[in-house]
Amino acid sequence: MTTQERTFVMLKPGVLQRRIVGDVLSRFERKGLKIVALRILRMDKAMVEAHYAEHKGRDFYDKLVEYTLSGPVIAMVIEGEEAVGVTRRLAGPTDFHESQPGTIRGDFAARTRLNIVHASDSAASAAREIALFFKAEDMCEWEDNNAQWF
Ligand code: 3AN
Repeated sequence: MTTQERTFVMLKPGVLQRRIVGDVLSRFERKGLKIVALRILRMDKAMVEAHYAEHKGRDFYDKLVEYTLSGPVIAMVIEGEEAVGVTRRLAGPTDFHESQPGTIRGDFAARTRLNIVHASDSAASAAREIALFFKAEDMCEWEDNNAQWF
């Protein structure tokens, strides 16, 4: 059985700064996933701490918070069959040296701390993270009825 899911994806500050937003977004689009909400924003410290609460106390935490505050991020909600797992596999493993070519991190990340993209690790995390960045009315439902090439 397949499940339509929504997941949360965030492109970290280096993505805008490196002018690779289009390259990274296209990985999700090429896979046939749907973007149903998208915004550019500067997160404040409270928001970053809420988003990364599970990592508080880890040795990389302070640097992770500092990096996430270093410029605007692109936040989005992505929808599709098994979207949580599919999006994680498109992103690739957390460690930059383990991410295979063809994954987003495999192709664009040269540091684990600066690993380009955040993607929710479960449906429960997705719900929590979506609620941190978006309101229900920010979601834009749409159909594939003008996509004759599908
Ligand atoms: P993922 O983003 O793959 O779900 P998490 O949730 O374990 O991985 O880590 C959150 C973020 O913390 C990562 N995206 C990365 O920026 C940073 N991070 C995780 N592990 C390390 C590490 N060992 N060294 C430096 N930064 C790390």
